[in-house]
Amino acid sequence: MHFFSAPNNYFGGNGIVGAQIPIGTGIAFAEKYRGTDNLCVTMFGDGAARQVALHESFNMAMTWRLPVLFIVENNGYAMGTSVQRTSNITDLFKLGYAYDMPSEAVDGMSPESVHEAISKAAAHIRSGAGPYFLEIRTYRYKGHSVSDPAKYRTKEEVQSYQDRDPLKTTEEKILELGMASAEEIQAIKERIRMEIEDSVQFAEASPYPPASELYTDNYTQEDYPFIRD
Ligand SMILES: Cc1ncc(C[n+]2csc(CCOP(=O)(O)OP(=O)(O)O)c2C)c(N)n1
Ligand SMILES: [Mg+2]
Repeated sequence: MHFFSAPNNYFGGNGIVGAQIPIGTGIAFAEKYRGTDNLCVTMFGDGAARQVALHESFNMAMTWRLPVLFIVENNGYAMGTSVQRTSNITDLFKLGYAYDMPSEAVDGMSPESVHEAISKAAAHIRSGAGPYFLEIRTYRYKGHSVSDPAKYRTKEEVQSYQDRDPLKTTEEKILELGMASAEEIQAIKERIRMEIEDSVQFAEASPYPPASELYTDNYTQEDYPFIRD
């Protein structure tokens, strides 16, 4: 959630559900103001689609024709609460219609469909026509967190998505088309496993930052003089 890399133009997640939507809209405003060809991809979960910040952002983005691609990753649940239980509109892409924003649903279990939809939306945005909204329909196999036993759904429902797992189907397609051999795929997996293992070891071997670091880059440092290392 707290990954952030300014040099890679990656502005991270947000602990406040939906709070990244106006931030992404603001980044798009900055790009337009500076006259660049960049667009800001602003992603959020279905839980965030019920936040009022989405509506304010959609309205401003359309009014000012901002270069922003809004993507809702609709995995059917916000923590343990289904979209059906909390949203009158379950085809979430239709929320964009209220603002005359081009809006579509995409099969998130198909990498080709996601690629095509994003390419089309990006071309539209780069033409200067303003924002685009994609509802990418996907699923979450595990609970929202380790404390979520996911009892609100059936094993069959989970299985129906796992059968179409895009990692699995893409690997099958690569082999079928002869784009890589099973050994080459295995070598890639091994390389990634090593990279993750190295990262974990680096993190575990790194010293904890001092408590005073909590207030670096905060606006309120002088409000907390009692905090010491
Ligand atoms: C404003 C706000 N309200 C409530 C929470 C608690 N909360 C954390 S995640 C979450 C659900 C988010 O749903 P979704 O975006 O669909 O994420 P998913 O459960 O699919 O990972 C909630 C309500 C929060 N972090 N921020
Ligand atoms: Mg969700």
